[in-house]
Amino acid sequence: MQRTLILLKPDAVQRHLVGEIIARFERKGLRLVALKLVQAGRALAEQHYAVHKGKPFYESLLSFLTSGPTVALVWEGREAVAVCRNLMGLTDGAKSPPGTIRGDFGISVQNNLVHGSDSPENAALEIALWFKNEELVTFAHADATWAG
Ligand code: DAT
Ligand code: MG
Repeated sequence: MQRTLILLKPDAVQRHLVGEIIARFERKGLRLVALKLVQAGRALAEQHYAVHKGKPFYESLLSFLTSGPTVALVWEGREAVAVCRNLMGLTDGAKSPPGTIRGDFGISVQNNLVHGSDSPENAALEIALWFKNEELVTFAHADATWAG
């Protein structure tokens, strides 16, 4: 069963979209493994976006991610990485189709509401960056025989 890290970035929190966005992942059939509200500092943001260091938007991206609280979640499920990326839509909200999170709620490239890991390998690294092992909770799901 795959796991992925999802962040509801500061724009999602400030715009009161936390419940709406979480509901989309939840209703899809993904299972919640961890959830918390985090005020990211510069060091955490730098590590999270290390792959983008040197790009023209890097400093602005770090300012954005540290500008307010972020909701961090771990979801688990079949093909969880791809399933979440599909629910999120494209990076640019203006190009992201209706029905996706970014397509329905965003028009910006930078302030695009959600982060989702782009591979199972990166998911493992990102989960370890945002959560302590004891914050990941495994439990029996009542819908296991129905939702798959
Ligand atoms: P994604 O979040 O869809 O995985 P990414 O990993 O390429 O996209 O980029 C990380 C974040 O950086 C993205 O969510 C928003 C920001 N970003 C990407 N390209 C940008 C650009 N051209 N201008 C401003 N911000 C950008
Ligand atoms: Mg990315």
